[in-house]
Amino acid sequence: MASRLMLCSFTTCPWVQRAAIVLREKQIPYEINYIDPDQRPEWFLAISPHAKVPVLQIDGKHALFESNAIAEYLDETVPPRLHPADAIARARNRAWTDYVTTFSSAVTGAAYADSEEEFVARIAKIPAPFGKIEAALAERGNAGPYFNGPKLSLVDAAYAPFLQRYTFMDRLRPLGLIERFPHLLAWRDALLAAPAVKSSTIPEIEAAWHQNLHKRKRWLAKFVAQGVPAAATAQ
Ligand SMILES: N[C@@H](CCC(=O)N[C@@H](CS)C(=O)NCC(=O)O)C(=O)O
Repeated sequence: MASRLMLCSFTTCPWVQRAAIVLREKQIPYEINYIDPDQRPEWFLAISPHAKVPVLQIDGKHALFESNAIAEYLDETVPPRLHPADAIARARNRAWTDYVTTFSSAVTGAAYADSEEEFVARIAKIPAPFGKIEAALAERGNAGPYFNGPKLSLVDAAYAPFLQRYTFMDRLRPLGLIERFPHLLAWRDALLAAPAVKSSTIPEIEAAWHQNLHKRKRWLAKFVAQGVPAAATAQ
């Protein structure tokens, strides 16, 4: 692909990060355009039907939205394929990729709780999706470290941002949850160490995520140490 790619983003958006992981893993050159979530420009609203990021602009002529559609487009157009070659394996990968919306809601919902009671209630909902992924990893028929074995896949790109957000939350308020799911724990560790994941965000992503908690006045913000470096606006 020799197209000029521009990824429209908010600095801490996990859905943008998913697209960025695919771009990084495939070593596709791209530019990133951070827009202000509180003042989304007209040109952006014209190309983003839900006013959300990510949007991938291609040669200034086409605009793709929805992180899954963007990831699939990149996988179809730029080698190497991150999806498995086998159609059954690919369908199973897509099924688990679909599940990321449920998984991400559990994690994000807890992080953005407005009170301790809400936080406790939402944390209690996390083991169910964690257990489903644990079972999928246990039954995947390979030794990892990624979902399909040694090669990073679109499933990995989808879950990594939310496992990273879970880890940020766990560091603020140790939950002792992921340790009960050994396959998920090992997968999380492998994903957070993957070069494509590490380079998929601004370097100060954790501090920026902390700032979001403050900006949104979430209950977890009270556990953020003061003096967090100024980094970013909200996702
Ligand atoms: N299903 C979308 C979700 C994207 C999404 O929710 N992006 C957030 C930022 S992380 C957003 O743009 N939110 C703005 C809003 O909801 O108004 C995708 O996968 O791309």
